[in-house]
Amino acid sequence: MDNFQILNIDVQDNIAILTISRPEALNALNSAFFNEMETYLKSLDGQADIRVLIITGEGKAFVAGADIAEMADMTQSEGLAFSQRGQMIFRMLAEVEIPVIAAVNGFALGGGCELAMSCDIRIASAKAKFGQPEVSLGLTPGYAGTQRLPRLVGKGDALLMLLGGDHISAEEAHRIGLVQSVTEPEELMEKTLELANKIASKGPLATRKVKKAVSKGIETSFQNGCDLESQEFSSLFEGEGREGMKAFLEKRPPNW
Ligand code: CO8
Repeated sequence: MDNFQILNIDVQDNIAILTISRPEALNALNSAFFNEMETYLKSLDGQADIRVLIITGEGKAFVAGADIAEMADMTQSEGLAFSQRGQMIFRMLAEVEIPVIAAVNGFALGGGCELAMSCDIRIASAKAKFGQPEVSLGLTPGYAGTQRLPRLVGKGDALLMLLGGDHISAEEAHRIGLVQSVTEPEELMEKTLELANKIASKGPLATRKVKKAVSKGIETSFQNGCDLESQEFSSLFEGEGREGMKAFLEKRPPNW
């Protein structure tokens, strides 16, 4: 990972912190970002010791959107390819096995809001601002914002953001269910690490399987989701689940 220009990866115990670091352009997402992200995500599922991924941004933005300078002169077919590549990589992110937390430190606009929505849980600094301002540029979202936002907050609030193009505060994002909690700006990483450490202390396969059952289940029928849940549940009985239950009965910490 040493040759990354935009992503900084820091591993602390079982937690990886990925910082998007292009502050001079408010961390706008360009092709180099997507290339690095693809490389990193491909490496992640092989790293059994990493149990939680945190994504944050350097400076005053989480991510202020797709790189407008890179997109401005694109043809229709180039725009299509840029959108499809971004969607594919955000889907890879949504589907990494471990839970992913977005620590939203500042602006999360357009592609930045879509990136945060591709994570499993969003914690926001009180300074953060969220928005899908694409219509102000004569565009629509292109990284699945029209699909993930209504699934997270409902159609009415999603269309309010998507059609109005306004920036909303972290508090408002919390009220509509876009973020799960809001912290004082200086406490963002501390609170995010607290949550990440809590998750990392649980059964590492169980947390992966909970994520899978919820993420896949939400995209299928209730019964298919229940069938998947039973498969995931039972798959733990002869391994991690046995150790966790025995540890409880023997009044000792589990040895995952
Ligand atoms: N792309 C490229 N550069 C950017 C972007 C961006 N999205 N956002 C900010 N920058 C640059 C600015 O141009 C500026 O550069 P310079 O110093 O060289 O002039 C630098 O970052 C600092 O920005 P500002 O001076 O504007 O900082 P302010 O604090 O005054 O304002 C804002 C901050 C409000 C965040 C403002 O920068 C802004 O409105 N940015 C654009 C936000 C936006 O519209 N985002 C949506 C982009 S479109 C998108 O994300 C679509 C996703 C799907 C794409 C599908 C592919 C086809």
